[in-house]
Amino acid sequence: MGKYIYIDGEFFGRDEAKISVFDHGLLYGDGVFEGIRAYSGNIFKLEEHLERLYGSAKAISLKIKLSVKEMERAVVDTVLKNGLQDAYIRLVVTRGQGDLGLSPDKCKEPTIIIIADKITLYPEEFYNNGLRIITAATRRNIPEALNPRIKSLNYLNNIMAKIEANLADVPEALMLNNEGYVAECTGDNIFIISRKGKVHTPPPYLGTLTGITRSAIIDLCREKGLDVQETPFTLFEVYNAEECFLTGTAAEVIPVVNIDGRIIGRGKPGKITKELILGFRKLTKEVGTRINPKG
Ligand code: PXG
Repeated sequence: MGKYIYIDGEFFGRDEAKISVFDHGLLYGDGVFEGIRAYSGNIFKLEEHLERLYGSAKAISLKIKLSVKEMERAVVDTVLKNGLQDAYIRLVVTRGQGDLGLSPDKCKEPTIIIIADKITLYPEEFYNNGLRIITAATRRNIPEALNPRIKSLNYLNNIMAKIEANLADVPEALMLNNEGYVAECTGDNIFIISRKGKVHTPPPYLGTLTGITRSAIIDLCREKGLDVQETPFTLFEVYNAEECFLTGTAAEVIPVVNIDGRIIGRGKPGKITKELILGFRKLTKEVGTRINPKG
């Protein structure tokens, strides 16, 4: 278990790591975050996660006081300080301490929090047998109101859908956008493979997070010579898919075999999905930012 938590350049013990009740991250969900993994001492796609973090911050006019390089160092230092080789890293930047008004004007300094902990993984049987999921009635936020490309601390939209998943006793829920196109799951992106062997994932403009795992899988598909396209599709294409899988930092690549009671393909993880699971696991061992002591 990670013992030390980074807050604004200092390390605190788990019980001492506290922020103000006037922090707008708490009062309004005003802030951005990232969930990152370290595998055997390598932080996977750290650069891409930081690029997304700074992009999310820019979109909400939040100025992060650390440079990208300094932030990278702070993340590496937090993992080192906790003596972890395999870790789940939660990087949070809030608007900071303000008053009881909505306006960020009164918030002087953003608060930077880095937590490095052991990761809880889905059981291996989920990877071997595939997931059963449902479509949530809750639609994904429309980009014109709150763009899902911003990984903000406002996760209520996804939490509402997650509650639906919990009530249905399944681990994930699929979310449609306001027009009925498939968007993504509560904390994972979705891919389907058609009977013709074409790989499809929704384009981010429909209202999805541009997942780091999603990008890695698109690259992996192209390397394998698969035809992968970012095209809009509906539940009809999902129900008729030969294979389906989800991607995310926590789940990596995980097969889906049943959606809303419809059996996907043959009801077992498909051939291409299995190859991509292995391909992705290999990638996590090969690339990443090495956790090295200073100097
Ligand atoms: N969509 C949404 C809405 C997400 O929150 C993904 C897709 C997958 O993106 P990445 O970049 O991880 O491939 C996410 C990621 C958590 C947790 O604690 C959630 C995410 C990542 C890590 C942990 O539930 N969401």
